[in-house]
Amino acid sequence: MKRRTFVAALPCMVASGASAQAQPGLFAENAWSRPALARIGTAVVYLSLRNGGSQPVRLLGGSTPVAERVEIHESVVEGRVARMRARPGGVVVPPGGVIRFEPSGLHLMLIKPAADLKAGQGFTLTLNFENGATFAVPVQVAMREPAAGHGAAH
Ligand SMILES: [Cu+2]
Repeated sequence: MKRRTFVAALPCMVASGASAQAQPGLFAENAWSRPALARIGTAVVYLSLRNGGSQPVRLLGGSTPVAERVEIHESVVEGRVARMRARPGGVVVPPGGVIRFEPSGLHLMLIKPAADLKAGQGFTLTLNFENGATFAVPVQVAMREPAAGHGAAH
């Protein structure tokens, strides 16, 4: 499912509580996670990274209190089989660019969740960047991507 309205909403989101900033010009937006059972062994986080700075930034991975580790994965179709593979080299967000972690594409995989993730719950995902920057992004557990927030400043 494509949400083109998301692009149009970006300028609003900068001013809303739905974004977090790692360094000047770099934002994580609309972070959400699907409900998941711990016994399944994995959970997934989606978000968008927007780089308004002048330098490329490489996301290397992350960590969270709710799972053993976090990996950057990509869903690919090989032949007719959809599978996912790890991206150990991370993902570069070019200057002026947006990288979306979204269903059927890039995603952040939580390996071995410590407990079930339930809709309505929130947790923190700390993103690690190659330049040494880290930052904590609030993640909302929901059945679907939360609507982009429009802050009072808009
Ligand atoms: Cu995965």
